[in-house]
Amino acid sequence: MAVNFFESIRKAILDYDEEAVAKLVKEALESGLSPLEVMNKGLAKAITEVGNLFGEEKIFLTELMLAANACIAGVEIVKRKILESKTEAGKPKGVIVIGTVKGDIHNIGKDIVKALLEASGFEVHDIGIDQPAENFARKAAEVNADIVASSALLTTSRPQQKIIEEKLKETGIREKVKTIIGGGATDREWAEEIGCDFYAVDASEGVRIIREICEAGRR
Ligand code: B12
Repeated sequence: MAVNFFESIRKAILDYDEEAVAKLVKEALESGLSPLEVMNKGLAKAITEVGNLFGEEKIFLTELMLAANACIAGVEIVKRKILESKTEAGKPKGVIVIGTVKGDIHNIGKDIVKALLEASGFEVHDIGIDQPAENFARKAAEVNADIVASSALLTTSRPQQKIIEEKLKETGIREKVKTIIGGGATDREWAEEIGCDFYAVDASEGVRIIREICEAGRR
């Protein structure tokens, strides 16, 4: 039963058991659960719980890292499954530059957004983690991007998203692109404050917004 998979994945992450997480995620997907369901109700929920324990100083950083590695073992399988569903070839639906901002090495959420976008037929340029704002702007100019998407999970790193807005202006391409932010340190108010066009609470919403922007054919 689905509920048991989620609970088993949770337990395996709390036990830092990479092999068990990978096995359970495979089984959950084989049982017919969707990759996003396994991600949201299984992996993401459990790692958020671990993050809260860390925030409350109930576990140490080493333990957070072990749990993150166990979670990533499952995320890799989910990503592969998402990409398997990519059927459409041909002209990309839009060009996206995505990355995690400078000072921030969290990549699990960004990678899920990337996998979903690729599976949905977008051309995605992932500049990676810990990326200075100028790299977002430079890449966007180079690939003639429609969208610049940035992820921030640390309150100390999210000001970088404001700098991205500035660098896009300096590069002279702010009018040509739409910007979208996501990650736990961000919200709609922050997007409005820095002049970012969109905020998405999760990967599905992000892909929906990006699809709508590109379909509107603003270029
Ligand atoms: C896993 C994790 C780690 C792992 C990261 C591994 C990796 N490869 O990513 C490790 C152990 C390395 C780590 C390190 C640190 N972490 Co950490 N980490 C987490 C944790 C537990 C989970 C994050 C995660 O992956 N969630 C699962 C994914 C799927 O969710 P997500 O990232 O939110 O992404 C979803 C949406 O937000 C959205 N999304 C995300 N990005 C984007 C981008 C776009 C464009 C769009 C549209 C959508 C979108 O879509 C995703 C899927 O739906 C969080 C807790 C939390 N509540 O977030 C803490 C957390 C983010 N970490 C925290 C901290 C403090 C740190 C450290 C500073 C700890 C330390 N003392 O060293 C370091 C920072 C290192 C650095 N310079 O970045 C704090 C941040 C506090 C704050 N507000 O600033 C948190 C909140 C934990 C806590 N409660 O204290 N961390």
